[in-house]
Amino acid sequence: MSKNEVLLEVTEKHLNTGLRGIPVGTCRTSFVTPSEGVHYCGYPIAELAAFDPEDIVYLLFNKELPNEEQSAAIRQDLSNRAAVPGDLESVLKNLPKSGHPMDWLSVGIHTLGMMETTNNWKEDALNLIARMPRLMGLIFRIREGRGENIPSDDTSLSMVERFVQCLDLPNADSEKMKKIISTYLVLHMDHGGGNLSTFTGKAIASSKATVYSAMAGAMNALSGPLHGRANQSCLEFVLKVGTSDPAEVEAFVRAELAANRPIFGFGHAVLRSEDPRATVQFELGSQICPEDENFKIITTLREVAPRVLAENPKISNPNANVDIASGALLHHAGLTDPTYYTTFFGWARVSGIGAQIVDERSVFRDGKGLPIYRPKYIAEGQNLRHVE
Ligand code: AMX
Repeated sequence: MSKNEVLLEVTEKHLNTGLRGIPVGTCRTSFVTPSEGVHYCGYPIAELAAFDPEDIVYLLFNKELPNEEQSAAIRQDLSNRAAVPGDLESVLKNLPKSGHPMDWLSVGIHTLGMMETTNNWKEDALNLIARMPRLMGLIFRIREGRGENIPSDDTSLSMVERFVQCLDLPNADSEKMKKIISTYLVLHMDHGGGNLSTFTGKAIASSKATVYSAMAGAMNALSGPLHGRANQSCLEFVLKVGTSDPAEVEAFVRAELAANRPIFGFGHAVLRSEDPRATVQFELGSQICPEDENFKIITTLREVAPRVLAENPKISNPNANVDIASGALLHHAGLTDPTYYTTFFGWARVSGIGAQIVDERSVFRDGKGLPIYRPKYIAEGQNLRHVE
């Protein structure tokens, strides 16, 4: 079966394959095509990249782009929900600094849920989205030992401005940082219904656990090296390349392949051309940081790696994926520690996963919601004497 074929009959050969290609439901927020990548509610991502994150939150929840009035209303609504209803700082200050930022993110989301849960799917999802900027800013500051004198949250600001204000990174160009993070958030908010973190979040919510429990679980799924943590690995890879000289980069790529190591930032399970989310970030980088060393490395990689990877016929897509450029841009913005990068991915995904949970819990089946997830497993290698 080809990867994009819709499977209508499950046979033995499909068992133990991680549900790959097996349809399990429908998705109202996004889909991915091999040529144009992810679409949110029908719009190709390249058309949405310049919108503010608040407008895309509106799109994912309402399935249409906001007009001017609706755009102002969603910003006001998110501002109204933004205040964290408890002492989140004290909880974060007691977490082990050795813990990965994704573990902090998961604990932080759980903590927000313990502070306030309305048990209304949409209310909780929007409250969490509105509180993410503060949680993100606090995680950075407290983990990095800058946990004192944190400015109070100015909830009248946009989501990205609130994060940047809380972060208060010395010597950072906050305008560039806002642009890079805003674009990053929009590009990463959703990616179909079946990616592991989204699927996990929806599966947990199907037990009628809270949005916060479901989202914390989704973040745990996202933290794995085969999923969201590829984001972190990509910049680590770029730093390892260490040169933008085309001949040296080519020698490096060939040596990595010879050693059976992946060329990070290239290839995709569904896309068959360059991911438009990579294209958008390359355009942004060429506007704001063309001379940045890491940006120069990824620009050379973008020219060299597809040519080398294409020599191997089993590689379905030798082109750049979303992760190639995001790390270099975040690094340029002053966010130089790649171990944090997956938390931005998680922050963005809270919107898509939240909207999908709301659909599955309160829209599908005429508003009744899906039943609890319960795929079938077939017994194997057990004492089956008592089975009729
Ligand atoms: N470097 C080295 N080998 C690669 C490769 C790459 N960039 N892309 C594909 N391959 C290999 C695969 O490992 C696989 O080898 P195998 O047959 O020995 O298992 C073979 O080529 C065929 O793979 P495929 O059908 O083209 O892709 P896939 O669906 O199996 O894997 C992906 C997709 C992204 C995991 C893979 O391209 C990869 O490992 N890329 C590098 C890591 C990376 O950038 N990850 C970020 C992914 C971003 C995203 O998807 N959001």
